[in-house]
Amino acid sequence: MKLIIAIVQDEDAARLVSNLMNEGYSVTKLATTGGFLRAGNTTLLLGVDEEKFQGAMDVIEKVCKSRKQIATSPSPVAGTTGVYVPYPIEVMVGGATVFVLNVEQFIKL
Ligand code: 2BA
Repeated sequence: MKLIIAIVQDEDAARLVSNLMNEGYSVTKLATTGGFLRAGNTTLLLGVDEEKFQGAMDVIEKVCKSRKQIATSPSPVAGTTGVYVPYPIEVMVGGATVFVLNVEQFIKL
């Protein structure tokens, strides 16, 4: 069994969860925050058997599209004032950041 940890954009999350559930996957959805943009994103946990792993990855790839976005990022602290000055930057968002872990044990009590 594998554990898929997929960090996706909030706007893709609802459709991704629906698609995965329709295909018979169990999903846990966590509300998370990206460290760089400090904006909300969604982290999904999926425990999948080996034979269903690629199917899950295919659904994630199909639903989560990359796109450019103008975001406001905090600049370094200005001088010694301790004040963060926001400035606009263009970043690629969407797609999915996926970690795949081997599951040592899967226990339901
Ligand atoms: P954030 O950390 O908010 O990053 C959002 C997007 O900003 C990133 O998209 C990337 O395009 C850009 N970005 C991040 N750090 C940057 C930097 N130092 N300079 C310039 N641009 C930067 P993704 O790479 O697709 O990441 C989306 C979200 O996935 C991240 O949100 C973070 O929550 C998570 N993530 C990505 N890589 C990770 C990792 N190695 N470990 C843990 N979480 C990760």
